[in-house]
Amino acid sequence: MFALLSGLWKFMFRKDEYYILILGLDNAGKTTYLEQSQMQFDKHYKGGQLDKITTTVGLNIGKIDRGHVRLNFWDLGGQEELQALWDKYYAESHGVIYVIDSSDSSRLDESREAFDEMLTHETLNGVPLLVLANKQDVDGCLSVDIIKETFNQSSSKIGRRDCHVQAISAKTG
Ligand code: G3D
Repeated sequence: MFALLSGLWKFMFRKDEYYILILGLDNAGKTTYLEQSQMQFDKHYKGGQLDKITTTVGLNIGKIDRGHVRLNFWDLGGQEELQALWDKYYAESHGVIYVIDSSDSSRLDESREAFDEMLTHETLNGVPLLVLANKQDVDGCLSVDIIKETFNQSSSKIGRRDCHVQAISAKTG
C-alpha cells in the first residue's frame, strides 16, 4: 500500500526536465534574458534585479517550472576564450537559445561566425534553435530582416532542425 501511494505521489509531482543552453557573444544580453524569463514565467522566482546584472563569466544557471515541466537554463559566457567551453554542454542540451545584440552592427559577423562554429558540432544535430535578435528597444538597431540576411549564410548548417528567429528586448520584457 505504501509503495502504491508513494508511486502515485511521485507520479503526481514528477517533473520532465529539459536543458536549454543560452549562447551568444558577451554583452548580447543572455543573462538579462534569463533573468527576465524567470521573472515572467516562474512565479516562485525571487530575483528580478535587471540593473544588477554583469556580463557572464563562466556559467549562470536558472530554471523555470511550468506544470510538470522543468526547464533548466545554462547561460554560458560568450567571450572568445569561453566559447571553447560551449561544446562541453552540447551533449546534455535539448534546445539552444542564441542571443544576438541587434544594437551592435560591428559584431554581427563575429556573432554569425560563433553561431556557425556551434552548428558544426554533431552533438547538436536535430536540437531546435531559437535565435533572439535582442535589444530591439535601442534606436537604430538592426532589424530582424537584416540579421536574418547575415545568419542565412549558415542555413546549410542549420539543415532540417527547427529554427525560429524572434525580435525581442530582454530589458523591457
Ligand atoms: P551577457 O550575459 O550576454 O554578457 P548581459 O549580457 O545580460 O550582461 O547584458 C549586457 C548589457 O546589455 C547590459 O548593460 C544589459 O543591461 C544590456 N541589455 C541586455 N538586454 C538588453 C535589451 O534588450 N535592451 C537594452 N537596451 N540593453 C540590454 P550594461 O550597461 O549593464 O552593460
